[in-house]
Amino acid sequence: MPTPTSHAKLLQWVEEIVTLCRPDAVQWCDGSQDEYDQMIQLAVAAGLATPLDAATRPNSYLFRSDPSDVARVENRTYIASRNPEDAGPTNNWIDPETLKATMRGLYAGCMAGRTLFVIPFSMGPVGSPIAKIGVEITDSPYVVVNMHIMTRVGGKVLEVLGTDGEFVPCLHSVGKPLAPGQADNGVWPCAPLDSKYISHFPEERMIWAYGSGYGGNALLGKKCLALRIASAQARDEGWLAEHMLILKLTNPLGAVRFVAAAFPSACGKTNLAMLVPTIAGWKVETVGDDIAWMKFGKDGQLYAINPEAGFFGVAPGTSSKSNPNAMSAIARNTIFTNVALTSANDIWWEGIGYEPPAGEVIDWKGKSWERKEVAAHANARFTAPAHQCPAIAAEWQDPAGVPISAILFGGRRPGTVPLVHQALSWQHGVFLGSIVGSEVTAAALDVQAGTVRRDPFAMLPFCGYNMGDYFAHWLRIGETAGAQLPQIFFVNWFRKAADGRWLWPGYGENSRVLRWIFEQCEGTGKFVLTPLGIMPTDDALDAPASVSAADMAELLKVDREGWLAEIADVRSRHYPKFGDKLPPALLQELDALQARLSA
Ligand code: O2Y
Ligand code: MN
Repeated sequence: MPTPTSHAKLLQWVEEIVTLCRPDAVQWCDGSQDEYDQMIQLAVAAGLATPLDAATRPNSYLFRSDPSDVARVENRTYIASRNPEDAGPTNNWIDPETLKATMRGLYAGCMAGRTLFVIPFSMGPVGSPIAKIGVEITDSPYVVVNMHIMTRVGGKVLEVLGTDGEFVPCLHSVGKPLAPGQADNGVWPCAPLDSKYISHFPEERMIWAYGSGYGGNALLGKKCLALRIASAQARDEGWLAEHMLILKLTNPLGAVRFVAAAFPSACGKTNLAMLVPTIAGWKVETVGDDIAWMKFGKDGQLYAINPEAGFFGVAPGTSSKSNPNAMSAIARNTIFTNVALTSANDIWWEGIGYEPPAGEVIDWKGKSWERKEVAAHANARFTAPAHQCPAIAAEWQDPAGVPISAILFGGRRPGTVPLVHQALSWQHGVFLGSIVGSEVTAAALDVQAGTVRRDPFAMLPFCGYNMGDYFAHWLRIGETAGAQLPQIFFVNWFRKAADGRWLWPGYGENSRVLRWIFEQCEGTGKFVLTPLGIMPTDDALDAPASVSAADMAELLKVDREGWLAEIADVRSRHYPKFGDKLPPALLQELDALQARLSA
């Protein structure tokens, strides 16, 4: 088959990798349904995919990964910049040349017995001025089918790339060559943990991954390109690549506002992006559930695109109650990874909202489930096309993006942080983003239960450069001439009473908070000025029946003691991590907050 491009740099790179990895065959991917079906057949034949019942879950498949390969591996994720300071204290740094030498050794001959697939893909609508092109080389059919769903793959991308367009080379191997006559035979191919590498070369805009076939380690368009490499590009080009959902909010009169929101992993981003409001006449629609790329338009507003084309959502806990739109999105054409399999050849997981059906259930490890441990892995996933979500917004593929009116930050904070407050300025909002974190519930090896694990802007695992420089970049964005900046808010759905009860029901009731945010953007919200910033008046949210007036007052209280402790924690444990890269403006905001609370 002739190569489908005459892009010299791309052809040269593919040739170089073929020489290094020595695959049995090379296949250029075109993104077609035939190709998808062919990859699935390969995976089924290798014993790696199980077709689900075609009547209940058409064109859907279950994969089970190796127990050692079930999530992103942060301690094997590297930012290889020439100067360690450019990676910063919160990233794993390695010298790029040393890393390349190690990885070339691993890549040598690593694709023997396998086919090398070349996947040209676009992050964002093909041809959008905000989109970027990547090319992933992989030896995994599982990666090919997931990339089909999560990105835009194929000939149109090569057309836009032309003969000399820019692309991010993304090299991936599962790290398991096959001897002649050997096959995977139902064993998920991957390499041992200490030879897994998820490596980023931000200065060269290049990604090399080895040894894992799973999720964020292997689908290189997502966390690797769209966040780690794109954040470095965004810094250099004056835009924002963020770990944010994008939602469209419509009021009963039909007025529309778009909102972006950053929460650390496992705070319900997908649920918020697909929320079903409990308040009459309001509508939430989904633009994206995980990543937002935001650039200034000519009118000075920030326009956001969702660079992805699908959802790679956490399965456990997803139910018709927590997220009916996600449940509809996964009704067909979906890949499930590490969920349980019922005797009717359907999927099941903890928190799906119904009991496991009678009959044998096969757990995520492929064993008959004894109902002692979980049936689905806690990080089991579904990969589903975004267009299958009933709440998908009409604008989700608009190449110009959607204008962002509000940016939300939040985390899991049982105490101190109120249900919602609004920043007094962009700089104050950047301060709020910089202190985002979630409380550690069970004692982890490195942190005591009850302490806050900070995850500034929910970007700690995903920023491709020094986090102190990242804060400075956000502050600079606020100084852009003619900028019409979004309002910034801090929300907390996870407040608890002293007796451990949830104070706020969350889910659809979060629409009450979204309504106030909408009103604040329109200038019609009822608010009070507090030491924390701008907050709703007692009656502004119209509390749901299940929340008493006393609980509402607690949710909107300014907890002076709690915040003074928070400030002390930020001052002594959090900000010092960034050394002299910490922008003085953030310390000024910390001091100003302390002064307002002490007045
Ligand atoms: O564990 C993985 O490989 C996936 S992590 C992930 C997937 C989808 C959206 N967000 C995340 C995350 O960790 O933030
Ligand atoms: Mn995420």
